[in-house]
Amino acid sequence: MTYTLIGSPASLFTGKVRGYLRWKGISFEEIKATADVYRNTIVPTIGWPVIPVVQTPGGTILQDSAEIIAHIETHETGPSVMPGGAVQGLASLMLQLYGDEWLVIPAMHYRWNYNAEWIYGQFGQTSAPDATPEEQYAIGRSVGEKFRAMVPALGVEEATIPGIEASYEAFLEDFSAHLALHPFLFGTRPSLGDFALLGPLYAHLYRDPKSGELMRRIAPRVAQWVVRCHTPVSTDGGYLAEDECPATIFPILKRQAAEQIPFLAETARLLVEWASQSSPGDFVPRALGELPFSIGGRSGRRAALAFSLYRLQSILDYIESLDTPDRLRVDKFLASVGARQLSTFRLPCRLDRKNYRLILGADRS
Ligand SMILES: N[C@@H](CCC(=O)N[C@@H](CS)C(=O)NCC(=O)O)C(=O)O
Repeated sequence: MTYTLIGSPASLFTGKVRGYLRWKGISFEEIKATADVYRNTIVPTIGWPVIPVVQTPGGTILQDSAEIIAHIETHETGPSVMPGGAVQGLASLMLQLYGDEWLVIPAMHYRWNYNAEWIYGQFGQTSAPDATPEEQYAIGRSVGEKFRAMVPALGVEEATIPGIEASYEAFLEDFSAHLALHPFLFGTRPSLGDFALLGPLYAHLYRDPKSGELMRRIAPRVAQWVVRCHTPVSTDGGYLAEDECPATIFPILKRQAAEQIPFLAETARLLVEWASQSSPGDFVPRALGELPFSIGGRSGRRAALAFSLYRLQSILDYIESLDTPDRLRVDKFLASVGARQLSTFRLPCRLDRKNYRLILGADRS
């Protein structure tokens, strides 16, 4: 009984899922997302070209890294990546939001501003494995242009680049300090948060050569953690006792609270406007508009992506689900990382998924 993972060595979210599947000890076969696989499998089943896609042994097709992981956590035995403690569980989900929806900014910046020629060849190798290197480069270039075109919309431009690099390097410094004390975020077992951080930190920021040089030079412990998460050797280990979230993670969460959360609060305002003119079941546009943002002390504008709110919603649902004692501890924790806002934050409507796309949910409470 084997799973199938359709993805690519250069893909951010494939790295997240691959590391998780390996650690979990799931038997799976990885199929490269060639041009044929996109045409004959991904687009007909998912409706649009996106990876990773997972097929379960029962034939269910899953897209979205968080849903893939949630499905496997529910259906397979073995060690869990979901910490049982409320604070660790929340911090893990917050770092998933950070890895998936914010570290993608430095990931795309370093890829396209330092590794573009190399990555064209890589895209070509995945897309057309039997072509010559020259053909692969040409094919990779046409595939890659699509991703490169997303870079300005992410807020990567001349004015913001020094801030993006400063923010990323500060993250590396903080994470290195943490990894001097603990092999993973919450102890000796990786969590969902670890695998979510692995996404940007593996494919773009470790595997892309120029990015990898930087990481190995200024944050060798992070590079070693990437290897531990991507090629795990053991499923032993556990989370720190008494639901401890190490103090060394606080600076990372504080940076998230300062940079990402205000941007998501503004994105939610755009969702209010859109939802007021829409009906339950309507597909939500990928970008709800464009908004100012700040990163590493620089300001710019970037697309306000609806999907980021969907990730935020899973955090808000988690907070809502807690009993009173856990809720009090979590509220205190959020205040101590500068994210008090999340304790009372409400999205204007529910976001759901249908046919692998976001829709406006029925409940508008
Ligand atoms: N939320 C999705 C994001 C997947 C995603 O953005 N995948 C990238 C490759 S790493 C992709 O295929 N992007 C195509 C696109 O966004 O149009 C997940 O977690 O799986």
